Amino acid sequence: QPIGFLDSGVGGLTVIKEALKQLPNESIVFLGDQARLPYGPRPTEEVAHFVQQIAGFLLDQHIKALVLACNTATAAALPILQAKLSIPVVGVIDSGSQTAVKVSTGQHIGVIATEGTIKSHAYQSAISHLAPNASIEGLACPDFVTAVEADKYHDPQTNQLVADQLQYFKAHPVDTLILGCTHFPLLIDSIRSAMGADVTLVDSGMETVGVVKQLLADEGLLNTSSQSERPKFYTTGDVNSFSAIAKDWLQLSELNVS
Ligand code: DGN
Repeated sequence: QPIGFLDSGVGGLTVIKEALKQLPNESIVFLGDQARLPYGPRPTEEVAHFVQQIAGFLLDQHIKALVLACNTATAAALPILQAKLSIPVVGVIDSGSQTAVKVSTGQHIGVIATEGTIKSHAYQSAISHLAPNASIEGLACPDFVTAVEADKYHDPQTNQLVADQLQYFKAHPVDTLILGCTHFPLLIDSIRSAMGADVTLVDSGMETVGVVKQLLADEGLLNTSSQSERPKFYTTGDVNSFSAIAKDWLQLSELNVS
């Protein structure tokens, strides 16, 4: 049985990339809801509704676990899905928060994410719960998502956009920055150069894969034989533009996309 992953678009591929490394024996099915992207500015109830629809589609593919490879979806719908579904459901926010608290030297933690995630205060609550004295600076960077989806993550203009927006942290210094949107690791080089070498970057999606692996092991659901099928990708948007980004990012020459 495969593991299901969902995102509003290509951002979830950053989680898939790590899953292909850490869970090579698992079959993967992914859906990117590009037709309804971005999720960031949408009301919580609407995002929660979309996520439940997609979960239904993935359940029809007989998934054994569901990963919300999208922070906005996690903030809007994780508890709802955990209550409704009988399979394990994992979001990205707790894993990123736990790692950030662990690696942060001064407990000055920044979060960059969509408007929806920042407004939900999901990171703020998760971090304060783990480290009540931590200071948290949240910054919404919706334009980063647009640049990534437009396949402009290698462009110099995007590098400049990232540098400009992250100027915010010059006035609000942090020692650790959470990439609280799964689209952002595609911009990691620009983010790293804007923040400087002293700031530790935490990729929430990447951290989540370790949590998924542990959970599957605990539940006896980890695939021990190397019988995994090729990952299967679905987009509600344009197959060609999805495939171009997926091939580049995952470094796969052939992809099964529909
Ligand atoms: N990749 C999604 C996230 O992690 O929040 C959201 C992108 C979007 O829909 N704006």
